[in-house]
Amino acid sequence: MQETREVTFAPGLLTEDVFSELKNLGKEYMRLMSYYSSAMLEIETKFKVLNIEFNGKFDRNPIESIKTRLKTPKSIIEKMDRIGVPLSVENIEHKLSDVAGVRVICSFVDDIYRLADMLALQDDVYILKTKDYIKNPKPSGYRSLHLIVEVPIFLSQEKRFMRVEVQLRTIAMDFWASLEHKLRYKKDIPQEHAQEIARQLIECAETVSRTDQQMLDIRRQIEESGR
Ligand code: 0O2
Repeated sequence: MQETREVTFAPGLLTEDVFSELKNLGKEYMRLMSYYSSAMLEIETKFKVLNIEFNGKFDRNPIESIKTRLKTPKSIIEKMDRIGVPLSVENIEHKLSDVAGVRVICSFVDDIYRLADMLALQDDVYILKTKDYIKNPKPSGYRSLHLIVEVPIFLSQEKRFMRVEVQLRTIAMDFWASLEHKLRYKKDIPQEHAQEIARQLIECAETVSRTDQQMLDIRRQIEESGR
């Protein structure tokens, strides 16, 4: 068992000291991040392989693009603080499920579910949790399919299972989420305008969702007429 250093800090107190404490976790932290990078690579490759196979079968690509990201130290500290867990490398690994993130941008809504099903069928991938924010959008209007998956990585001396958060969404959902995210981080929105802005963002999300449905209907009509 590896020795881990635990760093505690008062809730809400995210000072430079805390950031430097994370740096002090040093090698152990960097090693954990390298495991997460490897796990992201595994998942990314699995989706790329599915895309190639799908293209061969149906003559179109269900995946537009794939993005990967490691949660930043700042974001890790903030989340640990929010859930009230002391900062240690061990806790980062065991208490957080979204340190490694893979975002799969799909062409059509049905591609999202097809890809998620295909991934779930693979015998070295375990789906630990599914959050369907397409069928049940968040109050903000946010839509995506989230999966927490566990995947093995093969190191020189051992096999480790790592968790990765997979977000599947259409181009349109991604367009909305990216812009809404940017707007949300603009802190200077006066309170009296915030509610109206939130209402307009929900309206945009609904428009985007209708457009996605229409594009799917059009694709199906074209497929039908080509038979
Ligand atoms: P970042 O920068 O993307 O990492 P959990 O405790 O993890 O189960 P949590 O954290 O609320 O609960 O998870 P959830 O609801 O599955 O959403 C996590 C991620 O989904 C967020 O990551 C965003 O990427 C995305 N997301 C969720 N809601 C919204 C939203 O209203 N708007 C946008 N634009 N994105 C959203 P992080 O950690 O917030 O940030």
